[in-house]
Amino acid sequence: MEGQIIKIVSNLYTVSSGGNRYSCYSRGKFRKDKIIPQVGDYVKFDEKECYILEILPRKNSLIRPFVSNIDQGLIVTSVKHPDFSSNLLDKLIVVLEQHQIEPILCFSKWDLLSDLESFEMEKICVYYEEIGYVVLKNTELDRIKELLKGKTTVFTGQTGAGKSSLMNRLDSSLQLETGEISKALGRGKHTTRHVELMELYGGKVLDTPGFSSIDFSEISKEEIRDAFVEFRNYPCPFRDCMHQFEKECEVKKNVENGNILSSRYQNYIKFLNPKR
Ligand SMILES: Nc1nc2c(ncn2[C@@H]2O[C@H](COP(=O)(O)OP(=O)(O)OP(=O)(O)O)[C@@H](O)[C@H]2O)c(=O)[nH]1
Ligand SMILES: [Mg+2]
Ligand SMILES: [Zn+2]
Repeated sequence: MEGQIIKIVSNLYTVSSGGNRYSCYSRGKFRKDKIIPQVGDYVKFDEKECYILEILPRKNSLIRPFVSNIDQGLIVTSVKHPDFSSNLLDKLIVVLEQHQIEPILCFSKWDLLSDLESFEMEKICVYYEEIGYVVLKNTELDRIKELLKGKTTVFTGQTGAGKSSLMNRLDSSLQLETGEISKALGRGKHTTRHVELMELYGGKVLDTPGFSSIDFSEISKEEIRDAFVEFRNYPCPFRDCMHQFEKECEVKKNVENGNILSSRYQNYIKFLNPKR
């Protein structure tokens, strides 16, 4: 039979198949071949002997969190408390784009903004929408449910942004632990620790501990550049332009004239030069 690994606890693998769950062990062979089964893996398994026989080719594979075959990433981004961080949002978009995971931008905590603040925030949202991303608020539950159908979705975003709260509102039976964020530090402590795919609205979702530190060391500069999707709208005379030191750069021109959001370009330069 074929199924998808939805949970791993030490050497016990929970495989979901046709609406049923099977507890399986893995074969010694995997260890010998240095294959480490991941949550998200599609597998062939023997339902009688309860063994995983084979791991099917992966569409993608992440290290942190340790999961595979993710279709889309719902980036929960708080607009306040913790304060909106364009840097973190753009970082998560880069990481998802690098792994061919479709980013969905979900902004939380609008209720904490003043009218003026939400006016400013809306402008930023419109920009991300215009460059091609699905942008929504964490109150738009029906839209979110619709997007989850038939997909494996990772919920990601800063700790305390409201990922687990949102999942609980989508399905109250999940009863995920949520955390009151520490007011003194202005940031939450991680309340989500283990990795499990949960079935939700005809799809599968994964709540991850907030990515607190993302390592760019495994991403090439070209991959970072290509993850800023709107740059492609402004072809430069020099084909492999990094949009940094080059003269006659269309991207830089369009940052200056306001077509490209300046925070996006600034974050791009920061990601290219992580030590500065
Ligand atoms: N005001 C307000 N508070 C929210 C909203 N969404 C979540 N919260 C609160 O924010 C806090 C953190 O929410 P969690 O759901 O635990 O955050 P998380 O993203 O799962 O955090 P980690 O598991 O640590 O990564 C909780 O106290 C929630 O009640 C929102 O839209 N508005
Ligand atoms: Mg959580
Ligand atoms: Zn350029």
